[in-house]
Amino acid sequence: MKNLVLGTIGIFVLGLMLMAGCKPKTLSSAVSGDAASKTYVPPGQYDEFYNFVSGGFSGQLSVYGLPSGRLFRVIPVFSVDPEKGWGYSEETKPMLNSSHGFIPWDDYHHPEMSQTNGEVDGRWVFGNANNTPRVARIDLKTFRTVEIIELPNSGGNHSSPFITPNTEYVIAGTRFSVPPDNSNTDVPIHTYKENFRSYISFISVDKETGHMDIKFQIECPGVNFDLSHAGKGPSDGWFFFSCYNTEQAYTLLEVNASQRDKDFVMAVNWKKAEEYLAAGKAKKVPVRYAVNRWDESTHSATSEFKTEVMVLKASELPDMCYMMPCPKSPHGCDVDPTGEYIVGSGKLAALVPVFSFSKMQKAIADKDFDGEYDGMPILKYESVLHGEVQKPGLGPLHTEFDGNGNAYTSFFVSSEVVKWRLSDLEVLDRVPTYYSIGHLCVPGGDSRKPFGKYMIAYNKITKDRYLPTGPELCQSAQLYDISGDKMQLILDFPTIGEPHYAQAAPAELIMKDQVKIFRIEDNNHPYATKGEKDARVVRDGKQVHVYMTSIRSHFAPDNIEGVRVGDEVYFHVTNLEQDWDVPHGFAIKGAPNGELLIMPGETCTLKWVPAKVGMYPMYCTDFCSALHQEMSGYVRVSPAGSNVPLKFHVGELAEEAADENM
Ligand code: RUQ
Ligand code: CUA
Repeated sequence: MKNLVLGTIGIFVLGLMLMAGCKPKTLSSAVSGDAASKTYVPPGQYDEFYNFVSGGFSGQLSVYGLPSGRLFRVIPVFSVDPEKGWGYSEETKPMLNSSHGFIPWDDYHHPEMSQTNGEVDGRWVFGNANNTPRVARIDLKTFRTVEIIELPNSGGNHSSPFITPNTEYVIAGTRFSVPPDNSNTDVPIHTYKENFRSYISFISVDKETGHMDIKFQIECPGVNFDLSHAGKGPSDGWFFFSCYNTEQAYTLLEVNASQRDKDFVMAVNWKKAEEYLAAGKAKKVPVRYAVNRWDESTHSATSEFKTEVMVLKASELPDMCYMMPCPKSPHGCDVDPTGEYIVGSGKLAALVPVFSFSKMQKAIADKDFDGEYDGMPILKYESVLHGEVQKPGLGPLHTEFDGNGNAYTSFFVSSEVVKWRLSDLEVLDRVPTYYSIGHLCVPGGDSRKPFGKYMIAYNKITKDRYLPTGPELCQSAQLYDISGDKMQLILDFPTIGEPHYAQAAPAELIMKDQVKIFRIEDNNHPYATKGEKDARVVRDGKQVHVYMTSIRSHFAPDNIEGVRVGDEVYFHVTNLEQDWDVPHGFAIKGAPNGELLIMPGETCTLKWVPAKVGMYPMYCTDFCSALHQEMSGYVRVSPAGSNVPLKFHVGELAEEAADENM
């Protein structure tokens, strides 16, 4: 026991030394002469690829161009975003609703693009909220988050969201085991083995609408699922999950979850699970979780709660889950484009094990087992192993593929990417990363048909690579050309938040269906104002609804009087523009709830409860025309109980208003 602990600590100390002490020797020659020409995208020209990069603790997804590394957009997903009004407008607030209430900030690790036939299809990007377990779907027609579904029975939604080859399912495996929601959760933590369980959620995705629904969950013993990937080709119908902490520790995991030489990659036959579900083998369990959907016809989100989920128990249903031993505390779990090889990456292992799907099938048929883990058969390591990549580097994390039979594995501790061949497991090339790489991405690199050409490293530490910015330095990505035999570093570019996984796809695939405007005729927002003549202000008790329009370069109405302290004022602003890229903004002094940014043809609402008597200027916050500064107005707020009549207008001067009173 003591030796094991010391051994484990030894590995960490070694790791820390390597992290802190060692600069790759090739630093000065890291970038060679033709790098600039390979990444230069002349002004006015488009990039070749889109790169969707998770922001980690920022909770958002950022969109870059490759090979330039230019940042195009940050798509708000799990965190409020003042730049887009996400989480501030009344319409977007329900998207961040959950069984724990409104959650303004979460942690996004893994973008995964939808696939058809195992190929990236450019429709949607999915994402995981790691802290309060949820899965999001982003529509690439609008670059907006259009759905967020919460996951019951889960804690730390890390092994997520990975998809099946026809996007039948988005899968989410829980990182932290917890007592099931419907059980007594008020139990001593040391009853982990007895009371804690881990769950995998199979979220179905509607082919047309994309709507997500939890079809079923699989209940497993209390372990930590870390990452996963679906089988493809011959292994389609299976899903593979890396799991660590098979020791079932609940304190000082650093040591206590690093005891066993091998943890597992769990193989799940999801077609079998579907059969069990159809045969009525699942239990209906009461839970409560939010399903939040954005509707682009009303430009509004709704949040509804679902109250049950179907649960299949892994230990009770044979032929559904198998454990493949995997050295040691595996992190990444990646399936090659042919679907034959499954790469496990033990963070503490000095080799990379590669499993063979056909050998796994044979081992299952031969019942070539090595005991069981809580009712699930353990397959013999040697029987399922294709082979081990020997001496690849230190601290393997993730692997992507180029479609030419090569794999690229990131090594956190030795700060490098190693290219190796799937067939004979020979190491072909290695390049340093600056520093401590986590994930990496090849465009389409986890699909059946990678696009290859580039590999991007997403690093945890940048140290001396960029101008210092106080105690926290920028996070970064590095772009490598992988079109030749040798990988070549061609660009560093900073990222928003901490990048984890990323996806990339050819620009034409994403550009083809872009929404440029929302047609005003199709606007079904209940408070839409489709023409300036319909602009008005309506009082309903304490509620004041402002039906406002914006068009270059004025609001209608832009003078409002008769609002009183304590009123609930709703500015429903419809942007009447029907041109691409002409948003208008809306801000009013003192509004504690931020601002709006309204796209052409869209309606967006800011709620404001004025707390003081005063004259409140409002204005457009997006520089929309030469007379943008003129796009402004006033709201007069009178005391509560005042009888100043409700008045509103635009373009009326004092002489015209003379016959009216105050
Ligand atoms: S993780 S650095 Cu949260 Cu995907 Cu591996
Ligand atoms: Cu509208 Cu500035």
